[in-house]
Amino acid sequence: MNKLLLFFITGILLSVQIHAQRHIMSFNDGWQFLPNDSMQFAQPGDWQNIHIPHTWNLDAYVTKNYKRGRCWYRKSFTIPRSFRNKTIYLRFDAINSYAEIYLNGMLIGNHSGGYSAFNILLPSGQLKDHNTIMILVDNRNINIPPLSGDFTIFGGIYRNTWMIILENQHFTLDNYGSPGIFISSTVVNNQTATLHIKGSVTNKQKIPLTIQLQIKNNSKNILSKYIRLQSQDFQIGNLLIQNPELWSPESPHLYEAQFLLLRKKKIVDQINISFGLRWFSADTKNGFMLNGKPLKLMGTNRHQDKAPYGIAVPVSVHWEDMQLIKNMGANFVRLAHYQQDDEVLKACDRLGLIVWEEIPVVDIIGDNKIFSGNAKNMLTEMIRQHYNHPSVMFWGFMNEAILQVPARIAKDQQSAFYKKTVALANELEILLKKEDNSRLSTMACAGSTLYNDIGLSNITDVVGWNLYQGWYGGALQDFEKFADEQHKRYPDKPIIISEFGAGSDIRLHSHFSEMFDFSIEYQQKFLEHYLPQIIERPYIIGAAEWNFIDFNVASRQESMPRTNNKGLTYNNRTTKDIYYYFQSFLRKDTSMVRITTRDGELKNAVSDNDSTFFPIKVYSNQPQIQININGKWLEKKNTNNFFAEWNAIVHKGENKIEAITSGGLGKVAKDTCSIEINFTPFESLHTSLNKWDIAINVGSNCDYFDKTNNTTWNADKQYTAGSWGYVDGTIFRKSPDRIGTTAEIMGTIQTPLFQTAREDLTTYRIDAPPGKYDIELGFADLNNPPSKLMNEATDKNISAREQNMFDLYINDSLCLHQFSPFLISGSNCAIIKKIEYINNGNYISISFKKINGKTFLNCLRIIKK
Ligand code: GCB
Repeated sequence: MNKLLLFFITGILLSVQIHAQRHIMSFNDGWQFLPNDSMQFAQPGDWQNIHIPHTWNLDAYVTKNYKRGRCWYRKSFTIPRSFRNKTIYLRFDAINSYAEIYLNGMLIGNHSGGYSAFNILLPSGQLKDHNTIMILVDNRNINIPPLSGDFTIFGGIYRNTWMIILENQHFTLDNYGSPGIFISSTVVNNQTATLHIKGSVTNKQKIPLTIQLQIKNNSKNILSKYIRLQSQDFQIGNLLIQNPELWSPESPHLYEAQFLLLRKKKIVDQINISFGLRWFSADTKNGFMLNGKPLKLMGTNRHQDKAPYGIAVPVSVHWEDMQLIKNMGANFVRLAHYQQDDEVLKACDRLGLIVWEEIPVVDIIGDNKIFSGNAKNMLTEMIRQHYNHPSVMFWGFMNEAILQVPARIAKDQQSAFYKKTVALANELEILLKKEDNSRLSTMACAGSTLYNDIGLSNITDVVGWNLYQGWYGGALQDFEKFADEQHKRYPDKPIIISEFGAGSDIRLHSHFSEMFDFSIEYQQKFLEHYLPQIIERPYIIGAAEWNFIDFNVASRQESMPRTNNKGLTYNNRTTKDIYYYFQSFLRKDTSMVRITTRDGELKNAVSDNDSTFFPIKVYSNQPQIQININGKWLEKKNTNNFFAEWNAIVHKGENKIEAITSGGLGKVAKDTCSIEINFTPFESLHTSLNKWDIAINVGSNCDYFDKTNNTTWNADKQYTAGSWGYVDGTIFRKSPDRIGTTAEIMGTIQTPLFQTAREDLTTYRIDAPPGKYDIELGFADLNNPPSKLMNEATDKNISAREQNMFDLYINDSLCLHQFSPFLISGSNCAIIKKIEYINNGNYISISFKKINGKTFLNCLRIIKK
């Protein structure tokens, strides 16, 4: 929708009189919000003054049980007398998820679906000088897609609202929230493009009207046309544009079409629409072709939330995100899993990002006509609202649509349910093609051949696969195996890897990273494996990493509860180091270099000297890199897969690093940074330090950085004489291929520290000279079902096995007798025991004597005072 205020008179318009304009005014201010639906009991003070965009779900940042329910919004407004004979609409850019709109107490419309815009006519008979609009908003999603999904359903009027005042003859606003005019083009070569336009006007009085169309290129008129309207619908065909300037990611050229609606010679309405000229196709031999040239689609997925706004973000966030994605070198973005603000599409048009947009039929379909009706309505809205954006080349309509079937549908009904899912997919595909056969249809399937077996993966022009081999299970190499098998099975079906990604937490770092440890390093390892595999395979026409940002999922636990941390940026949009791998991989236009040690303010090394070897990695798109550490140049290294690594000598404390590129065609690129390295004593017995502090992330391969206490918790290690470490026991694994648990840990914000543990251990030993020590022991029983609440801890029915119980000794003193963290505070709840200890010998041995179940320890800190 073109939110232009038409106060401008271009030269050509001088021959016509301006009679009236379409007024589009922000309607965001002066709202009140009632956080429940009991309006009849509401006291005046219950209504909160708010500004739109608004969501009531900032609770999703702190609890998985965020509010899903019904709330009211209201606003009073006046309509000047001079506007009372006009047509007035309210436009809502999105309300999540269902809205009922009342004007002066009368229901005037409703809308289902939280991600599309809609217009509501204010009936002139109901309008007074002073009016009240009331909106009941419901985010329970009853029969509204998505029924489930890995993102928070933030309720509220979370995108902008507008009042639109029109003459009674105007380009129609009653067309699924669309601009009412659709521009398509046939372009098959660089010489000519043909435009086809269709649209409709609202003209109840059937007054003779004319449309004046002007096509502009760089503000110059290149084509003008008058069309006398015969009916409310109009079509303008075969408009030729010679030597079109094509739209592409490198050169996202836009034309503008200006539509004036004339009553006699008076302008009664105007719409300006930007459009682009390009053609594209996809097949497994050539891949994706844009304007006759192959173009591998490389990019990312984009969710829309940003703390502290939830999804009620200012429009600038949309532009900022798209600009960051573009700067990363991407040419492709999947707007997952729902239609996004028109500003996102505008940004993609202007910046040159090819778009896959989709509707939120995610995880499972609803088994009734209301659900499928809503899905169809959303698809129509999406296509019509965003039809004119040249950046859009793919429409999607399902994501992992059978994922929840095993969990939610009885076994004997599952195959019937699969059939219904396929039937709905076929209906959506037919509708999509009827609405727009110039775009490619697509859907995203999860990495299972069930999607093939039930016939879902073969419906759309292009199939998307969300693949996480090496994260949720399997090995990294299983990714290419799966993709190749798919290609073998359907040799003519182009594939997009619609998702691939791994989580990372700025607090976790590992020199021995492994699957599902949430270390910054494993996310890098994962993506450094996937990108080259994707590039090598022509049948994979494109790929979108999951996800551009760390995004809010109230129900997610893992290392950062409430967050899916697979972002290339943190939620505040600070880039992670991995962003620069993409940038190095994708950007060919300029030299890039980035020292990848920015994530985490502190680093850690275990050493008794003042300097030690430490891995330094640099991302770059240039063939050679040289680095300088603390003033000393190290040997040049060739990059391989866009990075080079050194095992460099670093000092305790601050280290200055510089990296420069050499070779290649581009200019020399340079990067500098400082990293702070904390040294933990290795020889705890013989260290020259009088006072020391050894904090250990027991049972983990990761260093954990606690910014709140400025503490570095070391990855665990085996005991050797004179040093510290575990003597026996095993790493706790909730499932065999994942370290630790992903369950939320209560009673701490140091979640990762307690999500890993060593169990079945008898001894943890620290060789340490005589003296005074503070010993801190951290426990969380990870063995019991996470659903157990704290108050269930005393439940007498808990089996003996569940009651992990042990005595704990420090050297020969019994410190914790019949100790069962589970019986004290339930499962997955942090307990810290602090003990002051005077050591008279040369070691501190923490020994565990099992009483029931298993012995365990999650973290340990020893401070020599
Ligand atoms: C998927 C889903 C997406 C999730 C993602 C994940 O396959 O499509 O919604 O967020 O996996 O991170 O698990």
